[in-house]
Amino acid sequence: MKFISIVMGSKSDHEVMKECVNILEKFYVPYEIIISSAHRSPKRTHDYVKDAELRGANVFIAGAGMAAHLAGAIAANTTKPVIGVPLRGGALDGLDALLSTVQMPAGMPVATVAMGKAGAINAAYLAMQILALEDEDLRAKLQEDRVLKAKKVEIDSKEIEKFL
Ligand code: RP5
Repeated sequence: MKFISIVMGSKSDHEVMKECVNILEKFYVPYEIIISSAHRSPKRTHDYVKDAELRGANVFIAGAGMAAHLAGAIAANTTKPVIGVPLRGGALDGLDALLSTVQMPAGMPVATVAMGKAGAINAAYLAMQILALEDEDLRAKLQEDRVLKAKKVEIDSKEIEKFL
């Protein structure tokens, strides 16, 4: 079975990273979620990525804060797409995580999304869009979601709009 793997560096990341879970469950997309750190448990991270890839992980989402090397550490161990979610926290409030996640050396890509909640949600959407390349049903669900989002803009506007 093809699935999306969500990895976060610490339990303290879960509050934000559960936003990924909410989106994937809404679309009935199979996922795994674990805590594993690039720094505190490098062997666990390596072993999990290798095993998850063998079992069908097709996209990895990595959420981490501070000197956030988790996405890069995962990318080092797989050629599946890796999406990095930089998380707030620490003295630099996420800027450290953003730069650590986004500034990968050439040939070792991490697709870095926005910091925090919006990034966690977008990571889930981007992962699904990757899976949807070979999944017509999922593609249709994502297209329907865009239609609903556009409708919501109109509904929200109607509550306050005024034209001359
Ligand atoms: C990173 O360090 C984690 O991803 C987390 O965002 C940050 C702080 O971790 P804790 O000290 O809260 O466990 O590895």
